[in-house]
Amino acid sequence: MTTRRAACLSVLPLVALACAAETPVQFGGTLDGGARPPDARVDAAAPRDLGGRSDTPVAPVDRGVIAVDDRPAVEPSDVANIYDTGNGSDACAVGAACTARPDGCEARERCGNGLDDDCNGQSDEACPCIPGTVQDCFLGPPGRQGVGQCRAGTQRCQGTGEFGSWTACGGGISPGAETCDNLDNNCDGCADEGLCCRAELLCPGPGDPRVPDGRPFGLYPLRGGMFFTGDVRRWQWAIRGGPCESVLPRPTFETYGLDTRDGAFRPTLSGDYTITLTVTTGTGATFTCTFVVHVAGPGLRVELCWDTSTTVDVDLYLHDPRNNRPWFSSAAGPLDSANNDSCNWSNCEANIRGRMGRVNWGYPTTPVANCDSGPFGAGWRALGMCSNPRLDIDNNLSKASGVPENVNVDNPRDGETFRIMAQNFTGTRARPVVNVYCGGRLRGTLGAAPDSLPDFTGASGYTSVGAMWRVADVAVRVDASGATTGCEVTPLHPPGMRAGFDVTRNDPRY
Ligand SMILES: [Ca+2]
Ligand SMILES: [Ca+2]
Ligand SMILES: [Ca+2]
Ligand SMILES: [Ca+2]
Repeated sequence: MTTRRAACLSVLPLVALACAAETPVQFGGTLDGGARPPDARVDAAAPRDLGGRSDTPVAPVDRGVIAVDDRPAVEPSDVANIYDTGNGSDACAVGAACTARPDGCEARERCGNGLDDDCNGQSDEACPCIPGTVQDCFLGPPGRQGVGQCRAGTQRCQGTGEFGSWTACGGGISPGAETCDNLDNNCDGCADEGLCCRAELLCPGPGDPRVPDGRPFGLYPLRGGMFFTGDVRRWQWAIRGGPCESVLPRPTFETYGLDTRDGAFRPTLSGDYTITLTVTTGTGATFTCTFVVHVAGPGLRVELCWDTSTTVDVDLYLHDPRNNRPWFSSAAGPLDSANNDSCNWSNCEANIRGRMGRVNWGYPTTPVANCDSGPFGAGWRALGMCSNPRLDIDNNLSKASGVPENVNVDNPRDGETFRIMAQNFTGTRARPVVNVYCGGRLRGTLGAAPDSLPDFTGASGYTSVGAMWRVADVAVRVDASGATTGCEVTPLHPPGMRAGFDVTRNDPRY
């Protein structure tokens, strides 16, 4: 692999022009990580000996994958003087000498790592998995995972049998063509290599302090001035949500001022939100940044959404991990039979509506900042703390409608196993989807199309416990500092079965 500086040297007259004008110069060439499936063989080719450096300008259209990688290596001592302006400042410092990382592509796919080992455009294809579980994945050469702008996404195990297969990897950011934005777009470890430009657009990558993690229900500011400081004719923000986006009847986030420099959005769900900023400059040129905002809460967070959430009331329950007693004290309706062996609408919100008082499983309270941005934030602020476990919101059609419902345990204990259940209070048709987040990472998506519950109807909760779906068991891993680091999600099936949804009617069993 040649150094990227070599490409700059060969277009020196263009460099001078670009730096004098202080405008980005883009050659339009996809290097080696564009939209096409990555190919190990291109980058693995040994550089040919071209017989020394050429100072002949290279036409932009000639700059393809091979053109870049075929250039001979140049010793740093050779390049040291090229950009020496005599005063120590180097207008073309961006894109300084940098050796691209190896792609790491292999001949065969490995299972269980979420990587596209064989660089065919699919991660963990043909690998068995447990339906409903979710893993991190990356679409790109394995060696570029977590480098530059590249970011892992997630993939869900799909299927209705004992084993399923992974869906396409979504929600991450793959290597793209290098553009003049002070960011390593093709994720080879070098930013703006070969472009010899001065970036006006400064796009953020993962871990950039300008794009910190968000909190569910917290307002997330989008500040265009942090990314572009030049003359702007038009700002445009676009936001794409997570797995519930296609389930709920309305977006999983509210937006503000998306056509202004300073916009914002408010996510109602955990997960990764993909943000795209498009800037149209005073001269009509357009620049784009795409980045991911990770919205996360600590500990275990279970989120329920369903397609008919404006007309049907479905309730989320999380069982006390210390016992396996029935979900309800009888088969009578939840209004009479809900108990404190689970966290639910009656005992887990800021304002308690049930007869049993607030649920108490022995967890300390956590700072009110963990819960005060939710719909009932004022209630938690009045209490001065967040209880654990707790509900942020009960979508019961009157207090809230068309929104997800969730249960949080900020500080579970290591090794505890939590069972999740959804009860259809209205009793009419609903296709619920449950997302499980552990330490802020999505680890389970259960009930998602095309593997939806075939029939989740039953009696009204006013008369009986009706239709209940035992969703999954979640065994959490917690480190010595108390931080939840992960979990194992085990989808539940009818007793004695290895597949299928455990849905019952008027049966309160655990
Ligand atoms: Ca593959
Ligand atoms: Ca793999
Ligand atoms: Ca790069
Ligand atoms: Ca770049």
